[in-house]
Amino acid sequence: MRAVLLGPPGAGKGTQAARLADRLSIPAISTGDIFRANVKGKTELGRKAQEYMSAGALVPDEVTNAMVRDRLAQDDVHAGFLLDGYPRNPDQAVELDTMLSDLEVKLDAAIEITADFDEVTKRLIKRAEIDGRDDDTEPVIRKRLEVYSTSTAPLTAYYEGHGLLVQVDGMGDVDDVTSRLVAAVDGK
Ligand code: B4P
Repeated sequence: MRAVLLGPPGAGKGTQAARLADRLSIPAISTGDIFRANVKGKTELGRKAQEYMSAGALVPDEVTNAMVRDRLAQDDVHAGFLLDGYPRNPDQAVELDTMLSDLEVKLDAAIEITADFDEVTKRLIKRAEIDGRDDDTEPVIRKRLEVYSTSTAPLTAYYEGHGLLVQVDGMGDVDDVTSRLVAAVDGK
């Protein structure tokens, strides 16, 4: 299976991508995780990404697209992949279509995990207490939700138009969300 996972910050993309990828024996590729690893490792990519991430903004497309193109060229994605957090705007979605067409493969699904903004804000504030991520403060969360509404939410219509959209309710218990997700992608 080749799929992208959409949804607002805190909807459970990272949480569910790991579970679903494990079940399907394919890699979960999180652009956020790759950026955070680069920030931690103090690489050039990390240096470029950090200021945008800590402000709750998207990292510029040319940086993100090149990183995803490199990742999708690796051997472990032949059997499939779950992209978590990419694409995040329509230009990235078009760029992903080009990458996949160059690789002569197609997406099977765009899975959107839905959750209301009050709930995701609570989850991210709780995560801040545990992980101390500097983009999980209330003002930055507000900014990330704004960026989601203006830049990422239009992807719902984009993938619906391509006949690929699968929507899954992300409210409630983590295990219940996983069950809904597994049922929704079954047969895709
Ligand atoms: P991400 O790492 O993608 O961060 P996120 O949107 O907050 O989602 P995440 O996957 O971490 O959280 P989840 O919902 O699983 O992006 C971070 C930043 O990287 C972006 O702001 C941007 O700057 C940059 N970036 C990433 N991709 C980019 C791109 N394509 N283009 C440009 N920039 C990009 O979980 C959140 C919390 O909720 C967790 O603590 C989890 O335990 C909890 N949770 C999950 N499900 C739950 C449930 N059902 N009930 C209760 N809690 C739950």
